[in-house]
Amino acid sequence: MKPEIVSPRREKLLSSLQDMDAVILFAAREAKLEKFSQENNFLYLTGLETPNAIYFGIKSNHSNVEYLFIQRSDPEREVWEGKKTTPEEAKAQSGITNVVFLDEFDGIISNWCPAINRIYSNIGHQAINAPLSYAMFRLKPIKERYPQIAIQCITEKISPLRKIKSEWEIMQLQKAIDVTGKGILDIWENAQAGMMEYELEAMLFYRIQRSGLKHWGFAPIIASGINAATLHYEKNDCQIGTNDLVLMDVGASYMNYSADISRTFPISGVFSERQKDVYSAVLRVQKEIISMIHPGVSLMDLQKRTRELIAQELIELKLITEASEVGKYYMHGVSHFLGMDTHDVGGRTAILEPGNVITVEPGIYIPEERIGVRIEDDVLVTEEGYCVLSQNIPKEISEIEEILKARQ
Ligand SMILES: [Mn+2]
Repeated sequence: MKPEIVSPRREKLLSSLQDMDAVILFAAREAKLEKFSQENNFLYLTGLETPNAIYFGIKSNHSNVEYLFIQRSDPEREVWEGKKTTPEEAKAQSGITNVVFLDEFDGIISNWCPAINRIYSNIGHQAINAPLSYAMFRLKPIKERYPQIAIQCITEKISPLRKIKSEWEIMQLQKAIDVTGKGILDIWENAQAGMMEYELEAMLFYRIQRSGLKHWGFAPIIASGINAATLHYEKNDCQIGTNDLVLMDVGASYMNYSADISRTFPISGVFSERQKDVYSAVLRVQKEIISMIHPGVSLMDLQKRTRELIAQELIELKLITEASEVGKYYMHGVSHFLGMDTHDVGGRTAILEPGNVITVEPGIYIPEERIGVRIEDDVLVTEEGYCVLSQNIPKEISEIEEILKARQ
């Protein structure tokens, strides 16, 4: 990433603070024998993939002061871990001019503490019976020695920035979505009844890695038959039966931006009449909800309308007789913000603004019929309305059957 992208973000964040309020952000910890994935708020503001680093920014006398603390390189460890980011590299990538080593953190922060009113940090949400987050653990000495300093979660300050995507961010998301789409096509071109769900997962991950992407955005769901009625089924270890519908809820991550796509298809290649009826019902609702999207509409409006529409469809499908029973076959939200987190910051009650990216994902789940259908697209809110970023991934019955027909 470049300083032109991240410096204005920090500038905006710090200028939204009161005087003598500070931000302390902790990078993700280096994980041994595990792929590194940077903490999203830290990455958003610094552009650095450097583990263990700490960002400190403060609005002092109405101007901004910033420090970046990074690990000191140790020639003996380099044999094992490779080279560490140097201060010059960190400065060039982030645009932060004061780059020092982590062993100076305590001294520098101690000097500022008597004057600080509030610290916003990526403290996370931990249950009270869970261990402290790393950020809370590191901030504890400050909390104990300077009890007048309020420590608050950065989310409320950073959400307004992160939920409006820049053109550059939309390009990253688009890439994650396009690669995910290609992987879904790979699956449609190669999946056969009798395969294990994880074989389909592997086809998609092969596409992700071959495209130069490193991570899933979230644990992929490949759910056949009855498994599709388990909303967060992640085992992906069952054999796919001849007449099963397969629900895939998957997304690659690119530059920490996560796609989130659901598609459902019949492994036989052809939807049965009943599968077709249920699928068409979900697709009608999904299209109707997408068409509602424009600035000023709230996520709650979308959810309310989804429940109404699905209730009507369920009555048509003879699954319920009263609209109030809709929760029996549809029990989740229709939308969430999408971005660096798959369930991105922005909240469940937000009013849509241009630059938001949300998912639209209605579903109907009928365990007694071994049917679960979810169709999910990623949608950018524009000045005029919306743009479906995943519009190239087929979802019409005729399109899906056509692709499946061409299988070996
Ligand atoms: Mn989703």
